[in-house]
This record gives sequence, structure tokens and C-alpha cells, in this order.
Amino acid sequence: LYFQPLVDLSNDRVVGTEALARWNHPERGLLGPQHFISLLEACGLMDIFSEWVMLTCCKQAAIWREQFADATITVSFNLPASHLNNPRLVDHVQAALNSQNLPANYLAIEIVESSLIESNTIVIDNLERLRKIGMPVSIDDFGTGYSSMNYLKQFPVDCIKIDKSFCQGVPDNSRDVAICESLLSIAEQLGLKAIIEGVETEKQMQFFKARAKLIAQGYYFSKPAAPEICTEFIYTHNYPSPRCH
Ligand code: G
Ligand code: MN
Repeated sequence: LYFQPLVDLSNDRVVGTEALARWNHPERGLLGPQHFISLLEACGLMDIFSEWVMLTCCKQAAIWREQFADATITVSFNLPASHLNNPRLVDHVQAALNSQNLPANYLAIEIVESSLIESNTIVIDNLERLRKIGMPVSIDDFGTGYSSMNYLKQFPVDCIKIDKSFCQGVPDNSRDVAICESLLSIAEQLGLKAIIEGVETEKQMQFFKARAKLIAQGYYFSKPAAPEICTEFIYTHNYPSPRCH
């Protein structure tokens, strides 16, 4: 499991990380989930894999909780659609938290809009129960689904992650700028947190830094990295050494 930092642009501090699964293949190198999730599904290993992801996130969050006691570094993980439909989801999440003595706000769940298409009472119940135990839920890749506004209207979530495709053309492409500004405004008016994904350049970072209350993620800050490297990143960002005068 690799981790990519989420940086609060108002103070340059790391406030969380996203856990991203990688397969270190002996011949093909480091592979992203698009290369192995379908294989896990075909082998019936998806449940075991997800349990492992959840537990590994809790363990890492517990380590950072001890290392960075003055901050809450939240570890987000991507929840497959099928799990949002599982009536035992919250029990599984709670068991993983309990095993590491971890408060629920140290873990966060990311769901893609497509997992909300087949919304039913189980999905809504799960989202409400997660909120009740204090675990943040984000809509991932926001703006790329079929009914983004409708999801915001219907589902109790805490945060939207604005899809990286909208960040790409900022600040030169006026369409991308307009879409980003509008999505940020919607988040603000709904009282939701917003995370901008895919920040790759200094110019993009500066554009979003000028907007209040925004968290950013992307290669500009760091690629997804092994836990020790991510820890190093958090240290250097959150505890910059005093400058010499
Ligand atoms: O679907 P989701 O938003 O969870 O996907 C995250 C993926 O986006 C990861 O696989 C990660 O490697 C990739 N990613 C993270 N930051 C950037 C970035 O700045 N640019 C691009 N192109 N991809 C990124
Ligand atoms: Mn994600």
C-alpha cells in the first residue's frame, strides 16, 4: 500500500494521505489497481483484499497518530462499490479501528460516483452510520459521474474530491477554471470540504492557494510513495527546520 499526502493549502501542512494499492510485479514493475483489481475479483479475493487494505490503513494511521501527536493525519482509502452495498460494512470498519485502538476520524472512505448509481437503503444506511461513528466520506473523481449534483442532493457526505481532469488546464484554460471555481463554490455553499486532485505544477498550486479552505493532492507535492517516504514528507512539511538568520 502506497500513500499520497493531502496538503492544506492555507498552511502547507499535511492533513491526511490517500492509500493507493500497488503490486510490485517481479517483471513488470510497479502496477496500479487497474492491472490487478479485475484479477482479484475473478479469483474471489476482493473481500480479503479490502479487509487487508482497511487493516493496513488503520495500522499506518495508528503509527502516524503516535509520531505526529499534535495533528490528525487521516488515512483515506478507496471503497469498492460492492462494499458500500454490504450491510456489514460498518461492522468491518469498526473491527479494523478497534484492532488498532483508532478513533474513527483517523480513517476516511472515498467512494466513486458510480457506486451511488444503484443507491438503495443499505447504501444510505451505511453512509449515515459511518457519519455517526465520525468517519469522513468523500466522493472521489467528483464531476465525472452521470448525476453529480443529484448525488450531492441525496447522499450524506463530508467532502468532494474534484477530479484531476478539471485541474489539468488551470490556470490557462478558462473552461477548467470556470468548472473548478463553480465546484468549489458548490462545496462551500453546501458546507462540504473540497480536495483538488491532480495538482502537478506550481501555477496550479498558486491558483488554488488563493482560494480559501482547500486541500490539494498531486504530483506537485508527492507521488504515491512507500509509507517511510510519506512519513519523511510529513516530517519535512509539518515540522520545517528553523531557518538560519
Ligand atoms: O481515482 P483516484 O482519484 O483515487 O485515483 C488516484 C490516482 O491518481 C492514483 O493512482 C494516483 O497515482 C493518481 N494521481 C495522483 N496524483 C496525480 C497527479 O498529480 N497527476 C496525475 N495525472 N495522476 C495523479
Ligand atoms: Mn481516490
